[in-house]
Amino acid sequence: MSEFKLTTVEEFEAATNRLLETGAKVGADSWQLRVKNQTPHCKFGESGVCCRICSMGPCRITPKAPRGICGCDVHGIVGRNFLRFTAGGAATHSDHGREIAHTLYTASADGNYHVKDEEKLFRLAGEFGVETENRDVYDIAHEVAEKGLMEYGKPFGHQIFTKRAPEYTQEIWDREEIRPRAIDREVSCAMHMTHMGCSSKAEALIRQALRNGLSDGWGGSMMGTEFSDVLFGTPKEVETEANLGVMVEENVNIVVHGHDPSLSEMIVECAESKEMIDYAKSMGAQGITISGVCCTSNEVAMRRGIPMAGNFLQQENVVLTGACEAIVVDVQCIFPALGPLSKCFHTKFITTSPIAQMPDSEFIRFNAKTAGENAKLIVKTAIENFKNRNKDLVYIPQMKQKAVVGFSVEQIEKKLDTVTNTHVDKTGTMMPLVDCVKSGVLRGAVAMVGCNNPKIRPDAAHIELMKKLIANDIILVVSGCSAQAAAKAGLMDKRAKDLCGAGLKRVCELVDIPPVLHMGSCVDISRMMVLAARIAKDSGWNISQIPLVGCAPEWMSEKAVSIGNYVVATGIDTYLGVEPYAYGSSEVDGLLKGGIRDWVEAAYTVEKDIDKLGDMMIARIEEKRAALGI
Ligand code: XCC
Ligand code: SF4
Repeated sequence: MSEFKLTTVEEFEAATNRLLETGAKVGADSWQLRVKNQTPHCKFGESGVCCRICSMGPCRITPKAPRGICGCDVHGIVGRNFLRFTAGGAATHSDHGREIAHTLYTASADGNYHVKDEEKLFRLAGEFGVETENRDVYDIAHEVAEKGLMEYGKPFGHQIFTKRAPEYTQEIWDREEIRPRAIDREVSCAMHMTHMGCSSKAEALIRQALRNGLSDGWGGSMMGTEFSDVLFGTPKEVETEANLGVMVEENVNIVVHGHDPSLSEMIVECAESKEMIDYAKSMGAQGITISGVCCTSNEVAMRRGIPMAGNFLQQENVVLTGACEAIVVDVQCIFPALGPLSKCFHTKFITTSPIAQMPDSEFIRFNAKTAGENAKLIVKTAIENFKNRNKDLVYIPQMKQKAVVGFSVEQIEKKLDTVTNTHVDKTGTMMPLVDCVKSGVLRGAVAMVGCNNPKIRPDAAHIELMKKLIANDIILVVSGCSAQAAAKAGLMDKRAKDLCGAGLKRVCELVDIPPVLHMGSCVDISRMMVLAARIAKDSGWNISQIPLVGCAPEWMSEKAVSIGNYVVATGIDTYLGVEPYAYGSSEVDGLLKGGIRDWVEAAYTVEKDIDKLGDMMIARIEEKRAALGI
């Protein structure tokens, strides 16, 4: 085996620069150029003090104009903006969950979608109170799906999944009146509260922001994760590769991008069929390579070992290779820029969802009932496009790393079961992990998640923080574009254990894991919530006592704020490298960075100096250890 070495951010950047040269040749635009046109950003927008919620405005708050026309002060305006931002994210994740529930509802023994994980289906049936005895699996699946769909609009009661949290956490949610009700209701309520002439009290707005976030994390996102597992299998340890070098010049390259595995799973299945591979060969290619971008990539990597071409700010790069026959997208995080960019090359930009329609794309509507045919048409379109490649433009940076992914809570549990531990004689417990933390072999854990953002040197914050944390015996659980940054660098190669402190290195060797565990896509941050709940129950600690913090160093989306809110509201301190649009109000800023600690025992910290951000997380973990007396 060749010597193991991480790929550096400098190497990423050199590859990108080389691709941008190709772009310049064909007159392509790029985010790097657009950032220049958009900076400096508007300060009113950035600090959250601009209100355009009614048409008497827009109103913006300055020292000379401290109130909007309706009399709303800066705290009301910033608070409303923050809540609407959250509602956007919660709606997005939850609607993704809803789509998966509908897919589950269409599953049948002879249809496009099947139940792959019966065990999980039965567990969910138990939680949802669905009868299982002497019933057909698909009858159960349909009733579970329907129950799940009801969680979106049920008139009474709270989210069923909140019962998975420790009692203590549930008591906090009830006491603070933030236990989420129907998912759609929390989004609607947020929109209602922020309408002209409703709430302008920062405290009320932030409270709803937490509840709306919780309806995502312990509602819609959790549903997305669980139902995806039922349909496509609960992720297990699997090997894959990451970075642009996974694209193969001799093959038809299809890149899947977006979030919903209902599409990508079908595409992969179709592209792996002999019929399609033969067809590709008849068109002069040697085969078909599917690779992914963003969360859809995480989904198929975790379940099928499909390689990851890159993360959010690398999406234009896959087209710039000149070797991408089709980039197939569903929903979320898709640059509209892919339309005009693909026109500079032979690439087909294929949109598939009525929810994400874009100019300059080819729209092949994807539907659960006709999924097989839709996937075939898409794969064929890509294959037939192979001959249109301009060979002079092809350049794939030969850069990739091996990665071991697929660490669902179930997989982590199985890994821990393999560790002989004198204190633990039963399986299915988090105690081996807790014991490592208690003894100090592991100092704690960081859940690192989220996007790239041009405000931060892309991937640098994720990777530098991870390196620093593992060197300090802090294990990482990661998801989303953070996970892909780690994989591209090589931090999900088991050999990365050599970059760890002595304690974490021993744990990696014993349990046979890399120091950075890939837990999935962004809806899968719900897995991290379940993991935290399990650790709390097994250890007897409250979630807020666990030496665990959350971190999104390069976040950009509304979804990330919704996530941040549910992570904090679950009792986990969260560290950000990008400031939310909230600093214009001392009250809102004060609540988010401190005041809410009185409600939920956790709060946000924002620090743009990434090295400092790392130090602060380590200090917080040590503080939590000291408080536990370990
Ligand atoms: Fe999107 Fe989920 Fe962010 Fe990546 S991490 S840029 S939200 S793909 Ni969720
Ligand atoms: Fe201005 Fe009030 Fe209307 Fe907002 S709601 S735009 S602050 S008048």
